[in-house]
Amino acid sequence: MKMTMRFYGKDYDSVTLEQLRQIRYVEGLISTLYYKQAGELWERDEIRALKNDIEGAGLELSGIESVNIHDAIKIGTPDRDMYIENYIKTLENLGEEGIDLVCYNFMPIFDWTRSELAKPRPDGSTVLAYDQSVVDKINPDNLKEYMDANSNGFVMPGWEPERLGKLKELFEAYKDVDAEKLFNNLVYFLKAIMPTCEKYGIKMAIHPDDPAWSVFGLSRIITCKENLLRMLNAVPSVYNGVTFCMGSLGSNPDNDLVDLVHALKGRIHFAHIRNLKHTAPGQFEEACHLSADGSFDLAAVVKALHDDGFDGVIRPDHGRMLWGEKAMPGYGLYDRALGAAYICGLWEMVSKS
Ligand code: DNO
Repeated sequence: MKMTMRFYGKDYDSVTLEQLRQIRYVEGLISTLYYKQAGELWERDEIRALKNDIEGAGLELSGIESVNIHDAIKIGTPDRDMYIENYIKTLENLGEEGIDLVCYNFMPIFDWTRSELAKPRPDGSTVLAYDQSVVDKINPDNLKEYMDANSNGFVMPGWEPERLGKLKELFEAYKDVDAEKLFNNLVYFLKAIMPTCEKYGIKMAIHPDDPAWSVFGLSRIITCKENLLRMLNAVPSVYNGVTFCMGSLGSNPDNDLVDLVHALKGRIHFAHIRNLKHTAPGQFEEACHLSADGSFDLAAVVKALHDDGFDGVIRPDHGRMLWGEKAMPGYGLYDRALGAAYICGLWEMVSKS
């Protein structure tokens, strides 16, 4: 396994490359061209500039999170083929630059959703939290303002203002997109890009829906074992794989994380390891990585990955905000660095026993 950290690029992240390179546990960074809109072509020189920044700091660019998918592809509008063409060209440019891992998601309109971005804990740290009863009362039209007001001045991944400025039109465009249609549109997309992925050895790793159920009446399909296997079997190439995001899949306590690791064996290309605490049905708050702090057994998940011969990329996921740090919610330096150290400790122990 290769331990990495997510990095939004030097113009966007509060965490610097100099800080990241000192986390001895981390070998590479997962990054993106954060300024790119879904559907836009990524040019080779832009990708190379990102690589140069990261390599200049003694690290490697270990993969991309995310190359976002244009809504036309998810909705299946007549212009989707043009956006798929652009996606393929972006993959070719990434492949030419030696990138072999791409994380993406297929959630309609919104990416991950939380009802609280800085919930105080008794020790003074803050965490992200989700409460379905609060979300049920939010008018999605106001959600962008809510996120903006609570995100410490950072643009949150998946909450890019340009797209979310058109929420009404987007909801209208998705109104006939039920789960079956969304699934078929995903398969159509995957079949179109697979030859390019196979040519360049690019592993696509779909990110599960977070939380793992429908929100605001929009369909969500990457939510559970059955749906994940259906998607993998529909496009059986090994390059059609999964980001095993514990926090997203584990948001639904019915998902057995260890069982899922085994079920997805060989198709997990990227793992997001984190913990959260279920507080009531449809309600959870994020926790520190330590198993005892939340509802998940991280040792069991790391062991399952190890036992299955996982040799992909891992990163710690959302951390608490600690020690007065001001960063994008979930993406401060300190708690994620602690998480990387903890996961490496679990991995070393399981490898030697
Ligand atoms: C949030 C992230 C997501 C994820 C995308 C992948 O913290 O887990 O924004 O990167 O869903 O496309």
